[in-house]
This record gives sequence, structure tokens and C-alpha cells, in this order.
Amino acid sequence: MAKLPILEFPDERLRTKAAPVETVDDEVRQLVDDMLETMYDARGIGLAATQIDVHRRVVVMDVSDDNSQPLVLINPRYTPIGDEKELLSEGCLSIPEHYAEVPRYLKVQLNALDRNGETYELEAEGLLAHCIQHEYDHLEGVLFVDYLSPLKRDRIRKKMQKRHKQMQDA
Ligand code: GNR
Ligand code: NI
Repeated sequence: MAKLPILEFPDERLRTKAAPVETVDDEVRQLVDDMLETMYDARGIGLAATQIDVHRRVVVMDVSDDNSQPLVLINPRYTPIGDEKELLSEGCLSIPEHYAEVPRYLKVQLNALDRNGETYELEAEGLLAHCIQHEYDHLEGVLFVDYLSPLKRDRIRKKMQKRHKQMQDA
């Protein structure tokens, strides 16, 4: 397995729309394993392939407290259940140290392929539902800052640029 570097906002590569996976083969399974290692190491609850500069529709997630429930989502799709939304404070491994409340559907039905290429469905709500929508957005090149006012987004962009400059100078 390998831990991979995570792209950070405002890197334009995060704006790439990911292509569907045609066959869930060993190469895709290796990508999934590398993404799980990268996500657990970074202490995130989800990671989209887009974030490691691989533009294919692959997501990993684990919302458990003890890293015991890895979820693999290949070519995920979701449909809202009802039209109720809720606000939840979100973070993103591509926007470290910044958090903001984002409105998401409270409940969604997920359809995806697992690591064996088998279709599955699940109903999610709360944090898992938020995470599914957040990761799906990554595959479309969308980030949580896109839901904020231009002023807040710009403030975060400037702080991230400062962080990258400091990392370069160090
Ligand atoms: O670690 C993460 N926490 C989180 C919290 C609320 C809603 C979504 C997330 S996903 C995020 C990891 C990440 O950046 N996934 O793309
Ligand atoms: Ni994210």
C-alpha cells in the first residue's frame, strides 16, 4: 500500500470532473487500498480519488470511531430521500484547518459498486449522508467553499495561499 499526497485548494486539478470506472479490476482495487491508507493516515472520514489527482469515480469513506467500517464507492450516485436539508460543519482534507456549515440533504439513497464490482444500495442520514454528498461533489470538481459567499471563499483562498508559500519557504 502507499500513502499519496493530497491536492489542496485552490489547486485547479481539484476542479477536474472524474470519469466513470469501466471495470473494477486489480488496478482499481490497488487504488482503493492506497486511498484507504491515505485517508486513515490523514484522519479523514472520506477521500475522493480527485483529491489524489486521479480523475476516476472512486471514493473511500469510514465514519466509524475506530476505523472499522471502510466503505468503497465506485461510480456512486445518490438520490435525496425527501427534500429536507440540514446544516453541518464540514472539513475537507484539501482545505485543512478550515470548517464551515454546509447545507446538504438530510437523507439520501446511495447506489454504487463495491471493490468486487458488485452493485449495492444503502440509505444514509446525518454525517454519512453529508459525507456522501461531499465526496460526490469532489468527483464533479466541486468543493465545500463553493457553497460559501465569495467573500468567505476568498478569505480561505488567501489563507491557503499563505500556507503554501510558508510551506515552500520552510
Ligand atoms: O474528514 C472529513 N470530514 C468531513 C466532515 C463533514 C462532512 C464531510 C467530511 S469529508 C472530510 C474528508 C474529505 O475531505 N473528504 O473529501
Ligand atoms: Ni473533501
